Amino acid sequence: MKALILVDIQNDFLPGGALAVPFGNEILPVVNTIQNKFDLVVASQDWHPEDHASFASNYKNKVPFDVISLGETQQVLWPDHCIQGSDGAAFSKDLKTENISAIFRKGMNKNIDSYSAFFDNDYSQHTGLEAYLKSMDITDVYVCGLAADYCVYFTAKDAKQTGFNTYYITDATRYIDEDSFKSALKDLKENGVHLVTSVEI
Ligand code: VGL
Ligand code: ZN
Repeated sequence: MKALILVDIQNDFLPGGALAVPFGNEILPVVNTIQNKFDLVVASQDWHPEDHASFASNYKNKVPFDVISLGETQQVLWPDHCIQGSDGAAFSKDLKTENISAIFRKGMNKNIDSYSAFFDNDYSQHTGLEAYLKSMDITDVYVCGLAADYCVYFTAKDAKQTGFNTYYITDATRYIDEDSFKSALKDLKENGVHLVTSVEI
C-alpha cells in the first residue's frame, strides 16, 4: 500500500509568504495530479506558537538565517512563519485537499523545531504519523512539498529510518538553498531513499 505525504504546502512557504520558497507554487499542479495514484494521502502542517525558538524575532541581535546552538542541535533562525491559526499557516487555496485523510501538525513545542513530519528535531516527540501509516498497512511512502532541503528532506529521511520504502519526488518540491539541497539529495541517496519524478510513479 502506497501513501503520499504532502509536506507543508502552506501559504507562508509560497510566493508572497513569510518564508517563501522560490518557485514553490510550481509544485501545485504536480502534487494535485498525482494524488489519485495513492491508497492514502496525508499532509503535514508547520504550526508554531509566536514565541517559537526558531524565530529570529525572539532573540536580541539575531536576524533570519543566522544559525545558533539550540540544545544539541544547530538551529537556523527563520522569519516568523506558520503561526498557529494564521492565514500563512493555512494550506494553499490551490492545493487539492479533499483526499487528505489526516493532517499532522508539528513545531508546536516552542523549545524545539520539527522539520520532519514524523519527529521533533531532537527525536524526543513523535507526531503519530508513523503509527498511523503502519495502522493503514502502508509499506511505501512518497514525499513531496516544501521545502526540499528542510521539511521534505527530513521527512523522507525519517520515513526510510522507520522502515518504509521511501521515494522523494524531485519535481514535486522546491528548495530554499541550493547547497543544502545538494547535500540533502546526496544524503538521501546514501540512505537508500529513491529519487523519482512524478511521471515514474
Ligand atoms: C520549514 C523552515 C522552517 C519547511 C519549516 O517546511 O521546510 N522550513 N520551518
Ligand atoms: Zn517552521
